[in-house]
Amino acid sequence: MKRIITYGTFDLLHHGHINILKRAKEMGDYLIVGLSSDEFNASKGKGAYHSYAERKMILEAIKYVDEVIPENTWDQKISDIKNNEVDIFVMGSDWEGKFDELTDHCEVIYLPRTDGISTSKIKTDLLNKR
Ligand code: C2G
Repeated sequence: MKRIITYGTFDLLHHGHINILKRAKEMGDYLIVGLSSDEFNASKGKGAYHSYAERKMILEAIKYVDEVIPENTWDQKISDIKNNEVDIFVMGSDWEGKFDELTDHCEVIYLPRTDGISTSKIKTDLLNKR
């Protein structure tokens, strides 16, 4: 039984998010998502349209996602990996190399991002349509 973890904000959910969740789940049996809290997003300089509770509800309805836990800090990853007995840490390639220190605790895999879509692109495209 392989346990996978990935992290993110997952605001204004789109097919790029679904692609990474699907591919992450295919690497094992149980997928945990560390979902950025509203406070943590603010500290990343990112405001989410949907609240944490809304983003959590949406993620929990996706068939690839088994569990959602809060992400409150940058440095909780090692304890999350230990506490949840995680085998593989997965992130999109925009984070390539950024979490390599986790290789002491589990396998670290960066998957290619889906081209042409992002939460910020949705926001600017909608603004430009007016
Ligand atoms: N993603 C993707 N393709 C896209 C857009 C996003 O594969 N077109 C991936 C990202 O690479 C990331 C995940 O979807 O792995 C979630 O993306 P965001 O919600 O933008 O998450 P982010 O703010 O990067 O949070 O500790 C790390 C974080 O909290 C990362």
